[in-house]
Amino acid sequence: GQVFRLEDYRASDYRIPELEMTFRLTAEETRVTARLQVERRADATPQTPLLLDGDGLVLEALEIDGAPAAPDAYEATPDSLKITRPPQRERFTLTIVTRLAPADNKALMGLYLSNGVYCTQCEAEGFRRITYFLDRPDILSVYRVRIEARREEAPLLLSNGNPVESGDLGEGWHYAVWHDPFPKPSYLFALVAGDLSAVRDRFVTASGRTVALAIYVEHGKEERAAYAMDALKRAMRWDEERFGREYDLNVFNIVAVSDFNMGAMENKGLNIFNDKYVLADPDTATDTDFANIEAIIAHEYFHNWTGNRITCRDWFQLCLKEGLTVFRDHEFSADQRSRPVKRIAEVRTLRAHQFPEDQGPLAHPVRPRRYREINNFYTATVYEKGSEVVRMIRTVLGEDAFRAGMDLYFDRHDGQAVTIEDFLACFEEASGKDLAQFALWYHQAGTPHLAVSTRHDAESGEFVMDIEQSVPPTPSEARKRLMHIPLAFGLVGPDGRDMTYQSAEGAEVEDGVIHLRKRRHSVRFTGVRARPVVSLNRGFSAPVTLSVEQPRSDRLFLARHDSDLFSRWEALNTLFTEAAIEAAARIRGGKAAEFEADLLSMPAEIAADESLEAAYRALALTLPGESDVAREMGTNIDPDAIAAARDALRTAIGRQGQATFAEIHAALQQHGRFSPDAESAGRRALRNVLLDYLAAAGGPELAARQFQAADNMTERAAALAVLAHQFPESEQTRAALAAFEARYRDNPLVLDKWFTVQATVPGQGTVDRVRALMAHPAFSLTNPNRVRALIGAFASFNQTGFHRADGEGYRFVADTVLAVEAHNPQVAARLAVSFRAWRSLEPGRREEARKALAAIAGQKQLSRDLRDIVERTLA
Ligand code: DPP
Ligand code: ZN
Repeated sequence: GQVFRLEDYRASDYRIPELEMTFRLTAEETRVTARLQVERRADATPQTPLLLDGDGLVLEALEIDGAPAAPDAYEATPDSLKITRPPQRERFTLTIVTRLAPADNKALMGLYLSNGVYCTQCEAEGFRRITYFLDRPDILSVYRVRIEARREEAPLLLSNGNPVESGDLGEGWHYAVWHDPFPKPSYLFALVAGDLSAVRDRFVTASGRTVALAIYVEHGKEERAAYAMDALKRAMRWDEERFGREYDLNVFNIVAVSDFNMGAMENKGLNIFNDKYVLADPDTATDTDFANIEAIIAHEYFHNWTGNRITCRDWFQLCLKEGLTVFRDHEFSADQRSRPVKRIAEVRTLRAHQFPEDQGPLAHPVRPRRYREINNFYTATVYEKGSEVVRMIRTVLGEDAFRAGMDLYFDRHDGQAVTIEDFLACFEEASGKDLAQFALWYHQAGTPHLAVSTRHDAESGEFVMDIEQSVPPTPSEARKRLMHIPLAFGLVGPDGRDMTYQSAEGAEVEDGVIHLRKRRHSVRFTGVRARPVVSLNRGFSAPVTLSVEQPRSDRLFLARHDSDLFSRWEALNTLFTEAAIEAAARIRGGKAAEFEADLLSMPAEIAADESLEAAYRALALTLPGESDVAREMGTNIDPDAIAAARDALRTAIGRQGQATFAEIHAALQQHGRFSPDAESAGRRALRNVLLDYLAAAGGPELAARQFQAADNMTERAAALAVLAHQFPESEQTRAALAAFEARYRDNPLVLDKWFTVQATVPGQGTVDRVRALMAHPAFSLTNPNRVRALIGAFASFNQTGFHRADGEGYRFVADTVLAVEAHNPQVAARLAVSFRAWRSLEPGRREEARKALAAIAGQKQLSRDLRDIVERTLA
């Protein structure tokens, strides 16, 4: 397939400053008339053909300057329209009529129907499935959109921008016209038409303008949009206060649809959401769902400035808007909730999703230099590592210079399509600092590693840290350059407080951060009389892996005393991981798992420590997942041994802490009205973690009781998971699963939880169970949420099921990938990513996984999306 390269970027010879579209909507035969104002750039030669992108289009008519185009004036295929002899004038109009069948569109790109609602998804290259266009983000146009539909079928007609007019067309048809005054790239175009209910509110901006807000949902679901509306208003205020960004249109609309490839989409003034990230109430949504809704509502809203007002020059710059906007939504959530808890959760996500990507065959720089299919680059690297890089810019510059750089960026580039270089230049100018070496974080893939050892001389009061950086090779770059790594640290004294020192040399050390720029630094601190315990990468200041030569007693000390709550969690998490790795090795050697007493007693101490907030205690008590342990082990992975080791650790902790845990679990029972606030959610999280331990130590009864007594989904779903995962064969589990299904049979989003909990039951038998569940009436291969809840969960979160030693898990997922690929390549490619760690497996599984991948690769007809993923994974 064709490879797109960053270095091949060329500005277009033509611009399309204005565009008028008319949609006449029917499910089988929608007619789209697009009237493009085309402008040739002054420096382009007049004869330059105009080549417009298409994707599977049917051209019905073409006019140039209002007259039918002569047959020899153009060449049309489903995938392109070439105006071979464009008019000599600098400006001309093209009128393009295309015919679409939204009802047949199961790829969910372009214009499609979701539960009877017409909706669009155009990022990255979906607009070309609607009309022929210069479908690239550096073509900015002002849109005027007229929608015509049968009133009965679609009383609601929405597009970007502000409403202009609407009216009746007779014979049951009506129309509405929308105008978006802000020039935007085609990927931000959106249209919605259907029969939906509105939840309305208003927001008064900092400068006193009133914005009409609406969230559209299916009838009867209005109350479940209340939390999303609240989150939206908080996000709008926060962006004014923290970034000085005000909303710019008279209306802001959000529509929830049930068939959606992504989480949500930031179309200008008309965000379209996967309903999973809008709908919530205590009976149907967990605290995690509430937190995700808050974050994603904010994320899409924040795109209005970072993405829409300032957009990307080309798709290589995707992180310009995504990494930055993730950083902004992380900061928002940290301000709304608990900062350390949020930070730990972010790092767990980064390690679970981005580290394996960065350390495997699909590794790519935050700003890639090449792609075959851009859809495959909406990755954890672009998003989460992209956010970490912005966070590091703030660490390197300091809060004030960072804000000054952001202000300059908004000022200078408003209305433009720009690059990472443009972005970085703003921070260099605002701070006077040179970010040339730092910029490697955008250009070089791979997780940097730091190896650290320390020595202390009590007599001279010298403490020396020897630090060496290395970046492992990745497919994108075999040889790596040295990075600028900001490493936050503390020297923890015997009393648990941070020690001061007189001087530091060997690296730039400023405000508790060591700036590593060379391969090796020997950082020498003077005036350090007592031996400090070094706490490194505090707050996870850099997305690196770390090995510190440190006695185990130092880690235990940090786990009890580090003043940086992130690092305190990290110390304990490392102890758990090391214990699980050791136990897995013993189990593989035919021995029983064994654990140190001082580790087993710590969880009860933490659970009872009321100086720590409940949400933090819950995270501290959460054991690293099986895949976290596997990643730390690196190679020759046996998922069964890891699962057995982790189970043994959980049981040992549960037995040791049983009395304390039971007491706290009972005391945390909440009475009265449910509130989704962070503090209440934290108490529920702690209660649920304790339940997991208590069940491991004492059996299913307590979980069964919690399941029955629960008056909210957080406690109900957690109890169900404990039952299903720890006691899959028990009568209590069977009863709970049946009760859950009966209660939520008509609510697909909630039933997704039921699919997931069963797909993630550890062990051999689950693959057959998942197969059987595919026949459940609520399951559908064409709905991405269903596919992810059942198949995606199995492939990504069921280590012992997916990696069944005989390869049956791999074969099942490969077959399903192909079944999905027939109608939705994007979702299929995403599913296939679950194979990416295949080389780290023990030889038997490795070979089975390879065969399954090869079976996909061997298909004659594969989408670009899937072929790209499979070939890179096998390479
Ligand atoms: N909708 C996706 C996001 O917001 C892509 N822009 O990240
Ligand atoms: Zn985004």
